[in-house]
Amino acid sequence: MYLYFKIPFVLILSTIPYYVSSNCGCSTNRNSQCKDDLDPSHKYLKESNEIPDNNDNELLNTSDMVLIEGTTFEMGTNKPVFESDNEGPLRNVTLKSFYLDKYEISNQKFYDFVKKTGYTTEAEIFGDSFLFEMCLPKEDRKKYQDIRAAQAPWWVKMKGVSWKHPEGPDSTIEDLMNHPVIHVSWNDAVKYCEHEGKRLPTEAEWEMACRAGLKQKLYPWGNKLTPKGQHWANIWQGEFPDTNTGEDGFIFTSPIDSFPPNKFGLHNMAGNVWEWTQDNWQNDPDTKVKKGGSFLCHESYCWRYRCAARSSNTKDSSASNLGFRCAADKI
Ligand SMILES: *[C@@H]1O[C@H](CO)[C@@H](O)[C@H](O)[C@H]1NC(C)=O
Ligand SMILES: *[C@@H]1O[C@H](CO)[C@@H](O)[C@H](O)[C@H]1NC(C)=O
Ligand SMILES: [Ca+2]
Ligand SMILES: [Ca+2]
Repeated sequence: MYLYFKIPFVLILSTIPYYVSSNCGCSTNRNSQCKDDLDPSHKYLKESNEIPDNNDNELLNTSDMVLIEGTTFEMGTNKPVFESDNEGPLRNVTLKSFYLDKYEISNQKFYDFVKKTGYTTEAEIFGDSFLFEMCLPKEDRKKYQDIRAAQAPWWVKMKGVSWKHPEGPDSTIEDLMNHPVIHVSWNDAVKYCEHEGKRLPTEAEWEMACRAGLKQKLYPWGNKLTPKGQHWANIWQGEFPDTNTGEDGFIFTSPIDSFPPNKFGLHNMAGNVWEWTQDNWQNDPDTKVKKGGSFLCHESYCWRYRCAARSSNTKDSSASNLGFRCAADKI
């Protein structure tokens, strides 16, 4: 079925340090080696990718956004779970008012954007994206076992996977139009937001929005993961990475409006898909901060569906658990 799926061995090996350095298991970075894999004839040459910068506020439609009033809030934590992620220290940060999308960007919205602009995502240009092995039929998983990174064997870099084919080259988004778009890079996300007269949120904006006025709480709704036995986010239940019981209702992504919103009216800030922010990771302009964790996160391995948690990917990376939402300045 996936006979044409070919991964140069060297590429996988060169990917391993990224996996190792990110104990999240959610990290999927492209690297310079991957670029050797490109067909130079269409490397970034698509005119369709040249969408003009447009800060015209006439583009801005705030009907699916919330206005978050500027204030001072406590960002980060003095009880970091992952010290190397620099989750701390707790500090006061003051922000201006801004708008934030209520939802992660859906496949429907991204589809409309592509239809209007002819935009081609980086995963489509590279010809592949990172896929969680769960998406593969069981018999195919074995086939690829030996060529994957031993430390994070659940990621497969697969040809033909993109936002349009999110679960494998033969899959479609037909039944997922209200699910978050995935396999979009930071660069793709920036282009989408610009087209809407928006921008990516800064990490501080994202975190203030996640906390929704609550002080030093773990999650957007408080400190208890499942208050009154109710699930408030799409994460992983069961044994990672072998058994996802889907107790919260979803094994893969969930619709963007599933689960209760936080006090600011924002859905799925924690879990479902990771969300790109504007900020550089450790001052590296090619690596960007992502927030919120994903449907693959489990407390035992990637307890990153907390507001203070953070992780990163290179800005051309894409994966099946990484999406975004947009922000805008208050007019
Ligand atoms: C603004 O967005 C909403 C919801 O997506 C849509 O129903 C409405 O038609 C949009 N308004 C304009 C002026 O485009
Ligand atoms: C933030 O500012 C408030 C109000 O001035 C103060 O009570 C609080 O201790 C400060 N938090 C930190 C972490 O400095
Ligand atoms: Ca789930
Ligand atoms: Ca999310």
